[in-house]
Amino acid sequence: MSSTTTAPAVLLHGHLDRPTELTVRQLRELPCHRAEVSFDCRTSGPQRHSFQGPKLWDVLHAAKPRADSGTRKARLGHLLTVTGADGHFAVLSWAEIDPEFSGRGILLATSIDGRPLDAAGPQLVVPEDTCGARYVSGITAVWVGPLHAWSAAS
Ligand SMILES: Nc1nc2c(c(=O)[nH]1)N[C@H]1C(S)=C(S)[C@@H](COP(=O)(O)O)O[C@H]1N2
Ligand SMILES: [Mo]
Repeated sequence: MSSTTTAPAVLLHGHLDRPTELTVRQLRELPCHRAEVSFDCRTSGPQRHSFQGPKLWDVLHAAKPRADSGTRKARLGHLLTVTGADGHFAVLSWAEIDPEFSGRGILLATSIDGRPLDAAGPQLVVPEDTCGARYVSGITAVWVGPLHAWSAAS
């Protein structure tokens, strides 16, 4: 990312009991999953990649999300935003990562096609998406909270 030796970290913030920053190296300490994916980009056409990394669900739990203590109905009203270094961001609903709902295999990749992402920062992997736009790369922040709490400044 830069010429400094400091590896970029992902800030987990919002409605969490333990807001935290995690480097790609720290993400590798969580259980690792592989996803072979294909998606279509409007500008660069069809893409295929092999990603490896932890589930976003497991990463989030390192920061103790407050939604976890709520009922299923209460959890449903939460969302996550995943932001890249260039400002590109995507929104996920809580139910997309919660195994008691769709619980999809959404990952924070620590490598793409065998290449480590320590310097670039992790990449969001949304295997069921046919469009690549939610594959946010160079992730710098993940925010989680109830819908009403979201604002660009939070
Ligand atoms: N940070 C960031 N991530 C991003 C984008 C972006 O502009 N910024 N573009 C998205 C889009 S539109 C696509 S199609 C994929 C492209 O993935 P590729 O590396 O296979 O081209 O990255 C996604 N991730
Ligand atoms: Mo794209």
